[in-house]
Amino acid sequence: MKEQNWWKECVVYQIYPRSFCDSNGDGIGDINGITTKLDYLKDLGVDVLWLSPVCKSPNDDNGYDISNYRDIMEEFGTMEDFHRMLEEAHKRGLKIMLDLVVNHTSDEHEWFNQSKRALDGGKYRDYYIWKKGKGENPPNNWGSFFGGSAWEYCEERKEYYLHIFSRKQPDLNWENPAVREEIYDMMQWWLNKGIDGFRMDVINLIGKDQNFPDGIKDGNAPYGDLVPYTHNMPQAHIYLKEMNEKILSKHDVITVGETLNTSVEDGIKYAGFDENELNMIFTFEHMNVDNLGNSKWNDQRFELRKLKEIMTRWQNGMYQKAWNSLYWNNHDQPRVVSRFGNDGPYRELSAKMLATCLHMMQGTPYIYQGEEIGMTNLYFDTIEEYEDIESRTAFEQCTKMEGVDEETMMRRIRWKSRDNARTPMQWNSRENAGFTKGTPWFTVNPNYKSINVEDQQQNEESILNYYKRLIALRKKYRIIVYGDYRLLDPESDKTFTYMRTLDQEKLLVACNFTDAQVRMQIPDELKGTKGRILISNYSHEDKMLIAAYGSEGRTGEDGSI
Ligand code: TEU
Ligand code: CA
Repeated sequence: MKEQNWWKECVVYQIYPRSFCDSNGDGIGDINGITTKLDYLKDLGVDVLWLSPVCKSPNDDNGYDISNYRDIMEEFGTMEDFHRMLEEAHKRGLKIMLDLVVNHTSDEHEWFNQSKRALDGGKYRDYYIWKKGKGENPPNNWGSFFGGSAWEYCEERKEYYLHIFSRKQPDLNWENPAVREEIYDMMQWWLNKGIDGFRMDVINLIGKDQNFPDGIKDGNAPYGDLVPYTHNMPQAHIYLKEMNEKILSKHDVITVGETLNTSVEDGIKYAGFDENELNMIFTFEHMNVDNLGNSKWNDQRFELRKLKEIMTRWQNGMYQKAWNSLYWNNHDQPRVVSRFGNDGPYRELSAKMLATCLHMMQGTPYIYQGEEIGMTNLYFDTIEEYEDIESRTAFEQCTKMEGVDEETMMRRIRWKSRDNARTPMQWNSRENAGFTKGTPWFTVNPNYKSINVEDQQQNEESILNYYKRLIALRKKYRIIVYGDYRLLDPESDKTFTYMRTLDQEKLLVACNFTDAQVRMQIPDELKGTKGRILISNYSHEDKMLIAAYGSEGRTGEDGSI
């Protein structure tokens, strides 16, 4: 099962088009903007670009509510722009991966318009999940992820439709073979254009328990939990196998499923080498490390020991059975240097340390725009300043229905809001960080004067150049891609140290998660061997010092050897 595949050896870069680069001054990032940055991305050394949704959308959830799968979002440009970008990317050897959002559509999609009116039959009648209410109440007590009931009443049909996300994101009915064919057709249509893969949005939610039972209510939650009846249902695997057989297996593409609430066992089913479903999945376990109970809404800091336990379980559990993805960041998560690192005085060392910690593991690494320059969270004072539908609806529900006081909720939102990831990309120190010549759709983080691409390109020791070196190392040393993994310090609440091994080679990765010096013992198995430092977040002198210590290494502030 040690088969070599290009998607195991590549590095993916995620672009959130709205916040990446605006080419026409309307304040919204666009496809032509992406095209102008292809050289930058090529130079960084990444192989694949995953674009968050670019299809037509009313933007209730920034493109994750698609109203036409075969057209481009107006603000982002035209299909012609898309073709040009694809061609220019391919010229540079960069692959393009699209975001396949097919658990739900927008309520403005033509299928939904038809389905609403299909009272007495017709092709679209069962394209969505329609149910009669229970008297005056919705079909069951499920709560939507974006606030309120997961069911919305439709006057026209006199029935409720299911929406796990916002009421403008009705869930498609995957039980209906016509829906599945429709989706496979559309995937084939994009593949014919030459795209290179799909990131599949909440793909483990496509099967639903057809009994639609009430969910358990947690504490003072107003709604029941839909997770046990909508996540990782057996049908999800049946449909993915079908999709693989009909479409994916016929193309040399990269696929990654976004899968909430999955265990390693689930991961092995979705991404198992023999399963014929997906290449890999995004687990959320390490992103939930700082949850309180089931809720992400709190402002506590994570525990390193817990993080190590989770990541180690995935590294070892998937080994030789399935393939991992590696990520700290995406458009839904706070910035990692603020969250797991230090965005104050040690920001640079910390960002490099976090990068090392992740990129030296087994799996395909994903870099989210801005991570490569150590972009940080941006905290707002009032809820009105937040754009994200999740933050806004959570504020509403938690303060109005769950008795959380506003100030507490604001603290939580500052810490965890998805908007932390969505401030515009910081290209240079000029106006609006070089993101737009117009008025940016969303606040630019004022720290762009000191944190931006242009400055870091000129500084050999920058985070950006460090990422370049990390990516280059992965290309050079097979041990980074294929070696096994062993955690060395499960008990430490300061360091994260692990060993990779491939045949006769060993790679030690030592990361200091604190803002102070810690001493660590070089493992016995390395004593007396000839070693050298592949990469370090410390300056040259520090490296010499580490080398000089011989068997007993010393790490400095907040970083890895
Ligand atoms: O994310 C799934 C998801 O549950 C996130 O909405 C959630 O924000 C995350 O777990 C942190 O709380 C995907 C997309 O990535 C997200 O942007 C969409 O809003 C969502 O699906 C609906 O399409
Ligand atoms: Ca624009």
